[in-house]
Amino acid sequence: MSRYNIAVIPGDGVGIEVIEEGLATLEAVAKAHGGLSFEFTRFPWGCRYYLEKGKMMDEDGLKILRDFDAIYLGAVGFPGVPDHISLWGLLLPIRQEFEQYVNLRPIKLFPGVTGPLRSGNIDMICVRENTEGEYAGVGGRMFNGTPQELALQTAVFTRRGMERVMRFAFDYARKNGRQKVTSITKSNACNYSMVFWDEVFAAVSRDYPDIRADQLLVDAAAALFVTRPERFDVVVASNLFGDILTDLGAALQGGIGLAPSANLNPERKYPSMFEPVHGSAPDIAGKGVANPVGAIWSAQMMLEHLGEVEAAGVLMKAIADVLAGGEVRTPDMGGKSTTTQVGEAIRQKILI
Ligand code: GGG
Repeated sequence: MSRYNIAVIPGDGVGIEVIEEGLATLEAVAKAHGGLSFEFTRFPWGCRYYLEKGKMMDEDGLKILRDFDAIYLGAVGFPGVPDHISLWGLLLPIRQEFEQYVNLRPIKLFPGVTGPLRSGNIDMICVRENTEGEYAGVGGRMFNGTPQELALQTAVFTRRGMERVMRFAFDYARKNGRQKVTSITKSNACNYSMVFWDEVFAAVSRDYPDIRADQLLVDAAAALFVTRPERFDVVVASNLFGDILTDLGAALQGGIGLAPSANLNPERKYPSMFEPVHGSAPDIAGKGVANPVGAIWSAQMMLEHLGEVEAAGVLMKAIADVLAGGEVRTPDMGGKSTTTQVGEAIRQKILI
């Protein structure tokens, strides 16, 4: 019997609604598969917590999270709390503290889902660097309120940080029968950091002669995501470029509500964190219409990471079947179903 202790941080807005569907779905998977069970511990951290207590999470929050097998997070951010406070008070410290240096984001257009493009062949996996780069949190502001006022936001690229995420991308390609890794930079303009990235990518790629190493500038990559998405297989990019391109990718796969992510500590020294790509969506929060597929697919990635490959396969098939059926979908996908109806439809597929 495998029992997993999962820290659950529903967070804000629609995060609360979609995480409930993810948890109910994990319970359904456990019920369908003898030998698997979960203990969920919920934490009330997020923007409401901040407005009450002046902090996004408890001071010893990172210490508490360390002992869990995985973290399942909904969304952070809500009106009344500046977004940089909510990200730096909860999400980004977890990624950094637990060396979740890979943010794995699959982009796949499922049969039955209509994306905005004519191309039906979209199946790529983005490996976003997740602990440094443009999100290192290094910088400062000076001369506030004066005509000389300035801000510095320093991107940090270390050889170790780049090498490990690039190796993950190539290893992932090898293990999953993928042919090509595309590295995304802006090394014509960012003449220190991104030239360094290119050098490290060239060195790492030499250790993987069986995988094609490919390079693009981020502006060209954005255009090609739209005009020729089928040319992408595995993509590796810095924190900021990876974030932006995967939101574009989410749109191509039928909407951001569908998009999952895994913040991985590949060495498994620390817990990894699983969260839908979307944010808290205050405009639809509390209406029961948020798309739960991104959160449920993120739970599927959690199962895979925990080594529950068979259960993960069953859940992936249930998600694909509901999407292919085309009947049960939330309004963002042109349907009339509620969040719970979509979750329930996926659970029905697991339990039959
Ligand atoms: N699902 C988590 C969430 O609320 N994401 C919103 C966001 O802005 N994330 C930034 C990031 O992924 O770096």
